[in-house]
Amino acid sequence: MNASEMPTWIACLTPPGQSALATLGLYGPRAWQTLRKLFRRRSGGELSEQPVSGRFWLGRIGGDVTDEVVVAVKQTEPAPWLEVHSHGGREVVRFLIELFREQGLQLCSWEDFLRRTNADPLSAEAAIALAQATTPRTAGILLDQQQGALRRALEAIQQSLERGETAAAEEGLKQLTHYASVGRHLTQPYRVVVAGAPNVGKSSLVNALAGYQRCIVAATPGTTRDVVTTRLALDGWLVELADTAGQRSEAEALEEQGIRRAWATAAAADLCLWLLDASTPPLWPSQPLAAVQYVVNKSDLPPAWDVASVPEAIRVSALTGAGLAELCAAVIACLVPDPPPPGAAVPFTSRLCEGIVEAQRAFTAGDIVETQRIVASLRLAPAPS
Ligand SMILES: Nc1nc2c(ncn2[C@@H]2O[C@H](COP(=O)(O)OP(=O)(O)O)[C@@H](O)[C@H]2O)c(=O)[nH]1
Ligand SMILES: [Mg+2]
Repeated sequence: MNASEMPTWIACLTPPGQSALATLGLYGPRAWQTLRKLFRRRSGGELSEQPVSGRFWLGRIGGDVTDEVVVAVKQTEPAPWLEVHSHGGREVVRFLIELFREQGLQLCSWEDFLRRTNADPLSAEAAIALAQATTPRTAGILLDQQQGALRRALEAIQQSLERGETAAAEEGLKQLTHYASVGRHLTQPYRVVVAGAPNVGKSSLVNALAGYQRCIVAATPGTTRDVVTTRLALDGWLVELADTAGQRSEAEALEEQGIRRAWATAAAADLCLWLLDASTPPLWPSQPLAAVQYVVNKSDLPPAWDVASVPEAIRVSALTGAGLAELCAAVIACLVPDPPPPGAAVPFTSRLCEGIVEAQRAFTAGDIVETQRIVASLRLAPAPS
């Protein structure tokens, strides 16, 4: 397809809603001439025949009905890329998009617009993921990827493979595999399950942690028989706490379903916090758990058993808040033992994380050609879903 056959796209880059401003993106060979036709400068006079990168103007778009807008030229090559900043209400945005569509522009999603305007597919994917980041910490890591950290790391691995520098390639793959777990959790929370006998204080602990951190992202309603989840930011990492139905050594018929669900949740979690009650003899998990942190709650009450016999347990009181800071630190140390330093390359989508693991596997099996193929494919745009 040559440049003149390429469509010209329009997308609303801001979320629809009752906001003060909206940004429309225009990209393609006809973007500038279409804007020149529809836009009236406030100071009068025509827009120049060709767009000039970095320039912006105040004016109006429309006929009988018009909106006051600011138009800006983001880039001119390989095709004009413009922005129109208008009022943010849904109807204004709809009205402006319709005017441009009447001129033959094609509407696309903001994600597709980022993919079309970004020369580097990984940078576009990082920009899309960035829109879902909920903490400065996760946003910072995604910004590094948007600015090319992962692309450069993949390029370096490719070069090492081509030159037969296997030690360097191995080191590069090892680094990326190492950060895959962090990468998966930049936009998806780590899952932490709070489990233990009825009445040990599971719900109280979840509430205390949510209150302590003062940053609930979302809480879904449910009953004590169900799994109730609460999202928190712990030290800048996104964590979903799941409060489960009580565990009994002999399950009552009524509770069985809730307990089965609790075990399924615990088995799928990144970490299980197993609560013990200082004031009642301990109930231990009846099934093995992959990652578990014991927590002795109600440490404000006189102990009914030798709590020092579980030295790895953290002592807390959901009632008084004692020990909660230590508990948060232990949870983070378990989930993110080695956070990536600023600027580090981190695979940040499931496709990238799975691809890195696959490349590492091919490399370990001695299949350099397959490793090269996978690493090269990771730098390309993902197949449309
Ligand atoms: N003294 C004391 N009581 C607590 C503490 N945590 C919870 N409780 C009490 O223990 C009871 C059961 O708590 P709850 O959170 O409903 O337990 P769950 O069944 O495990 O969810 C409630 O009466 C709480 O007020 C604590 O740290 N100290
Ligand atoms: Mg409860």
